[in-house]
Amino acid sequence: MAKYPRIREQHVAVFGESGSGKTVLVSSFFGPTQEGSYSNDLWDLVADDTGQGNRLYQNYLGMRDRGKTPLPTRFAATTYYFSVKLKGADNAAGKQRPFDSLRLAWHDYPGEWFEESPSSGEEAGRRVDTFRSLLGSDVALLLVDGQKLLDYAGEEERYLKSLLTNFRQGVLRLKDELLTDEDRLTEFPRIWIVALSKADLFPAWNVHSFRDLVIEKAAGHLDDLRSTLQDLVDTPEALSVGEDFMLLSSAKFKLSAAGAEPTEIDVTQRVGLDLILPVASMLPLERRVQWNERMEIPRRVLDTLADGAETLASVLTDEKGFGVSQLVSKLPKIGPLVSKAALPALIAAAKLAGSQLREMNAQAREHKDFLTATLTQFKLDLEQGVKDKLLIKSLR
Ligand SMILES: Nc1nc2c(ncn2[C@@H]2O[C@H](COP(=O)(O)OP(=O)(O)OP(=O)(O)O)[C@@H](O)[C@H]2O)c(=O)[nH]1
Ligand SMILES: [Mg+2]
Repeated sequence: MAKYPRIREQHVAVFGESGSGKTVLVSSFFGPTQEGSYSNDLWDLVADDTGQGNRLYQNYLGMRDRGKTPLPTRFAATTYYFSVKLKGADNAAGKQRPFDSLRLAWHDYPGEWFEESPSSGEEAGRRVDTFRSLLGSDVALLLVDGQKLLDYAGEEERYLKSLLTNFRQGVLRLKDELLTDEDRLTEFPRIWIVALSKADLFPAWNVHSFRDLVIEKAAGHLDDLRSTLQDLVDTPEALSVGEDFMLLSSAKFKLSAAGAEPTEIDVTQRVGLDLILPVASMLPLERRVQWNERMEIPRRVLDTLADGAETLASVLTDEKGFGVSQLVSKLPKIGPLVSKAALPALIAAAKLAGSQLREMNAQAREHKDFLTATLTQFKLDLEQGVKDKLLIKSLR
């Protein structure tokens, strides 16, 4: 019946060294949505693989009820698949919508793979394959371990340098293999967000404090990483590395007097996790429009960057929408530099903001148009994240 695919897929790649909090992060992202008391009026989150979902929930319950953290998963590269299942598939708005599910593929990339050389040719091959599998991500999160920052207090540059350098060298080691078939990669994560994990260890910080520290102590190494990544990709100007920052905390860990094991893990105090879906789904769309206003981006790149962005945009600017077309016609006119490849709908959708966005969200909720409500909610969440100083979005 539906003319369109009914699932939209979005990938996000999470890079972090061993112990930086990757497993806890994904457990804490998923776990709360499975609790009996959880309610979300717009969508349900399900794990596509039941066993995988149960393991994540088990990790979460261990933290919530027994103050126990999951076992280390060193060296394991895992992809978790989640689906955001929109409510209201059977109502009028639901039947017309282009998709019912937003799938999130969460690629967990083990940091050891950057720290240590592969032990064999087979191992090296596996690393390349794994890296390839996450190239479809628009967004990559590069985790800075908050605990390590504390351990290196006063000389954070030592930790940051080693983190960024290991990572860059890891990429360099993969480079030749990655580029066997093409000169440069067209499909590649274009937004590299530097994220502080364990942000609960810095109660006085906001995202600006974190950004300032990274820039002050490691701007040069961030530049080196950026140029290494630029060398890999087609249209290297369309790449944000270290321009976006966010704070993440999977729970509030309260240390015992001895300071070794946490005595209590308050999983209700989480930071930034609710921004992950909005960041994965809406940030690429916004960025694509930003870039397109500034430069000419070849079609082949646009097609891989926020692919399906047109579908999202059409939802947000649908002529059939309830009063939405009037809203869109009120949006700022677009500058002369815009390439033809950028659809007006895409631009309008990306630029929705403030009261217009809130109005659209309220209307969509009222009309039980859960898709429009969800996407506008994600954009509102991004706005709120910036206001709350949990997120810095690149303005370039
Ligand atoms: N304070 C604080 N500590 C955290 C947080 N998340 C994780 N930790 C601590 O960091 C430890 C390691 O977290 P993991 O999620 O297992 O780390 P990982 O990145 O998966 O590590 P590997 O599996 O070895 O690659 C946990 O056991 C916690 O003690 C957080 O949000 N806040
Ligand atoms: Mg792990």
